[in-house]
Amino acid sequence: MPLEGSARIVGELTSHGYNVEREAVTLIASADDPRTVLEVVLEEMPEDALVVETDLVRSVRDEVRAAGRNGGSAADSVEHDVSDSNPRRAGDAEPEPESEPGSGPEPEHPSVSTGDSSPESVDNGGGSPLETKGSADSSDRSFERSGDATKRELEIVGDMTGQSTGTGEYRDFVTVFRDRLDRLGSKLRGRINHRPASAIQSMPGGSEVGMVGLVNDIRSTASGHWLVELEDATGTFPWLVMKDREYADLVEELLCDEALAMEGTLSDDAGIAFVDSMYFPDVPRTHQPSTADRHVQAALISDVHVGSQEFMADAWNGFTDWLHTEAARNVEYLLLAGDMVEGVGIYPNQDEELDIVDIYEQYEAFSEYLKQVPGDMEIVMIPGNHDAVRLAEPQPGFDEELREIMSAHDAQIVSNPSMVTVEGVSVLMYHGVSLDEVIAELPEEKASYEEPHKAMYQLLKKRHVAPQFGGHTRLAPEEKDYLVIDEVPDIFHTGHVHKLGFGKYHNVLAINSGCWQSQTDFQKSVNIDPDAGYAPIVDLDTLDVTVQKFS
Ligand code: D5M
Ligand code: FE
Ligand code: ZN
Repeated sequence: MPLEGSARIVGELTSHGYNVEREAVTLIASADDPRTVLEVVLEEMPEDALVVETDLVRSVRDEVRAAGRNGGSAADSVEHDVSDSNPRRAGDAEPEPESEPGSGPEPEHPSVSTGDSSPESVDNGGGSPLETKGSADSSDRSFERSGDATKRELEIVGDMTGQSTGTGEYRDFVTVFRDRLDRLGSKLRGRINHRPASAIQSMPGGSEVGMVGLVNDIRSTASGHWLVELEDATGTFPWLVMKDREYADLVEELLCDEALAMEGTLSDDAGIAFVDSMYFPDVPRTHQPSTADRHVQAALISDVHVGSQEFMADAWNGFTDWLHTEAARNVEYLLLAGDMVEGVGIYPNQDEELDIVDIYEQYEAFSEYLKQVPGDMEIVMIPGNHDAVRLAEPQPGFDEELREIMSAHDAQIVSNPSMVTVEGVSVLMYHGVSLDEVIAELPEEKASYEEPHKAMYQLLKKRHVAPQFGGHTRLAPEEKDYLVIDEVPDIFHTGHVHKLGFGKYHNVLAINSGCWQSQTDFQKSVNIDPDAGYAPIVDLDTLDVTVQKFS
């Protein structure tokens, strides 16, 4: 993990479920050895603490500095046991072709990270964006939206609102991981000749073996090789990826708890297997997206953050004015991927930047802004981490009281994540909290805040919207793992990181939609430069994207 910048430090802490005080980030970034300080801070975080406080960082930094002077490393005492308290069991099942995200160069756009042109990740001409300044001339507001409302087709196919059964007990975790391995394993098992871990444990040295499991641990060995422990319903088995093998490069993409298949050869003492090949559940390269039968468009936005002093009312007004113009006549759908309001008590010191301090008043104000959207548009909304629903994922859709407040527009209110079909095009909507984690854990070229769509490619490849379950990950155990990407969507829509970026991965259009909140003090202090006031518009008949700018 490169730790060069404050944004990475924030990402790393967020990925462990922590919020962080501003000064704490600065202290870590300016330490002699930021990585060690970060590691020790993570080790020393008190049980149940949610915020990384400046005082702790200061004492760790002094500790590390003193240890450095004494010739030792404070991190030497830190054990890297990765989620060994992670209970899960499995079952059995089928295949799909193997593949990996493209890594070719991408065409850059002044302020928008754009369509990926690498052959692996893009179909012909996918994502050549056209950014236009949305201007609304109020004189042409009198037209009717083009669509004959009878042609509209909006179907909610995956919404877990009201389905929550988890009680938060240990066995619920066992169930959710068993379901994950059952369903993702079914995409892997037909590709290899696999055996349960318990069977591999009793096979003689030199045997050819294969296994499907969830990643339980990833460690580097003293000689620079990688040890990846896979777990299935019967036990665990260690797999050694040699540093000079082609698959070594893929180890840096791995997250704990993702589903994987490995093939290889048992060592002479049969204690480990040497990896020959590695498979992800992935999206088949042959995936052919469905498209709409007519020329109709959808605006994919997120992170409105009404109630924050930085909410950009002017940009929002510009957007909704534009929606009333002839130029937007084909925009019949508005998809909102979470963080409608700023919320309260989400981050330390957040109250200093609140414009509206009462959460219900925030939703009332949001509802007024939503009313500016033409009444003849269809709206779908999912919650995000700033919204007033449980933080653990999957997050059910808003409760009755909030629905009542936001009822004016008759929006479809569904869970995070949810799958919806818009005129035959399936859209997986997910707020995107796990993107912080993917960006923190993977090397810059595979996932970064500048190119959030590449982090989304990783989630598609892992066929799970939030693979890594750590000590603090907000994962709600349910009977079913609602975070598995069972069906390949035609569009994957996220937000949360406040950066606009899109591209295609095996023909799936991945869009991260930026925000409507200008840079907060916190973001300024850690150099997060949000893409605020943009509306990506998707042609549902071609899956082409244009970006309208309102800031
Ligand atoms: O977060 C927007 C982005 O900023 C997301 O990448 C997390 C990061 N962020 C913002 N404030 C904080 C604090 N205080 N700690 C950690 N990470 C932070 P969103 O939650 O959508 O507002
Ligand atoms: Fe947000
Ligand atoms: Zn968010």
